Amino acid sequence: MKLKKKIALIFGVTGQDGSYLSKLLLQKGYKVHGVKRRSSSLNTQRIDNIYEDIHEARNFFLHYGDLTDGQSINNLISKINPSEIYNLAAQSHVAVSFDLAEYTMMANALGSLKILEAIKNINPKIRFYQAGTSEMFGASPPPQNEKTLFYPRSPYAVSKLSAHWTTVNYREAYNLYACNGILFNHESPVRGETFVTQKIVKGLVNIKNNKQSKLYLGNLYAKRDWGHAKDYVKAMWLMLQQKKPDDFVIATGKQYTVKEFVNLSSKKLKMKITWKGQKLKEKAYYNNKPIIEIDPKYFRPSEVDSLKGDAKKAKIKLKWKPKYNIHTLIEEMIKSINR
Ligand code: NDP
Ligand code: GDR
Repeated sequence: MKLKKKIALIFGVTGQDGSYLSKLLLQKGYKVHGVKRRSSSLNTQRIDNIYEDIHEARNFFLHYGDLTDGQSINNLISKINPSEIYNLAAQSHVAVSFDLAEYTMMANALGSLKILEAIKNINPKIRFYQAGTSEMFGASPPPQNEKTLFYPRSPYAVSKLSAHWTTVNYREAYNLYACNGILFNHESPVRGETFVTQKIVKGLVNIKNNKQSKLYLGNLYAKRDWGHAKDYVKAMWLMLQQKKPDDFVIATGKQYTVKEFVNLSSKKLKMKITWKGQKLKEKAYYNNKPIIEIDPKYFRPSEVDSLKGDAKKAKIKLKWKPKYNIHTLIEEMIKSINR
């Protein structure tokens, strides 16, 4: 089957990355087809503003579908015959994956397999991006790059590792143009509210504005490499524009603890906080009142302690370079709440 250029199909279009990628591709002149799940309440808030621009709205199409429904995947790929498919859809919450292990595996691991099978059978020329994650490195010490041993520490990470190797296998077995992005944590003003950065920023803003009295967190000492989603979706697109398909780590190369993220955010909010106590009794005080406490319910059965990516390969081969740093990221997140 012939391919028309610049037609993208995005699974997970309603998520953080789906919204940034849609906007990037529309600006690049693509027709963008997005797959959304049926839900009992609205789930398109992150992409609704696309309809404010007539040019973008004209090239943007939404379809119902679900990664657990193979027939819907086949139907969409046959009908749209995209030139590029981005699989961003997932049960993406690490902590939740311990409670929903089977569903996480079905959606994340088998979902990717279903898309790859459909590409193989319907049109093997379609280019494919798989949203892989630094969680796959898990317990392997930093800095992590494409050669680092995978050591997943959650059902989520195991499911993503399955999708990673399925993508590699379909590339080698069937000569598909299929790439794995191994992306480290990336955030933004539209980051889901239960991920730690958004929870901290929104919590502190609320506390400062007297709308909330306390914020409960889990492990303050996990270290993460936090970038901005806007920079990271650019890398996804770049991966599908190369001569040959390959896998790439995308990261900033800088690492902070959760506690350091709290300190940076409170400083930017001009909130003077002090920490007292240790372990489960560790608390942050603001105006002499405890505002942050530890709730063990946020601890994970097995934690990923330290992530710091080495994105040298992407910098050289893709010429990818992030524009944001942790400071501009936090400032933008704060600004969008205060607006
Ligand atoms: P989000 O959780 O914000 O978005 C996930 C998207 O997947 C949503 O559109 C969601 O739909 C959709 N989805 C969930 N389950 C299904 C399903 N069964 N069928 C179809 N769609 C489904 O994630 P992000 O945007 O942050 O991340 C995008 C991808 O990148 C994910 O695969 C994630 O695992 C991965 N990743 C993310 C990183 C990050 O730091 N953000 C880092 C590395 C990898 P709905 O809106 O209805 O819930
Ligand atoms: P992560 O992101 O698990 O790295 O997965 P998250 O923000 O959930 O956790 C980061 C670290 O913060 C610690 N933590 C808390 N986490 C949450 N959610 N809530 C809390 O109250 C809290 N307190 C401390 C966690 O234990 C952890 O160490 C994200 C997701 O986007 C994945 O889909 C993606 O693959 C990876 O990033 C890279």
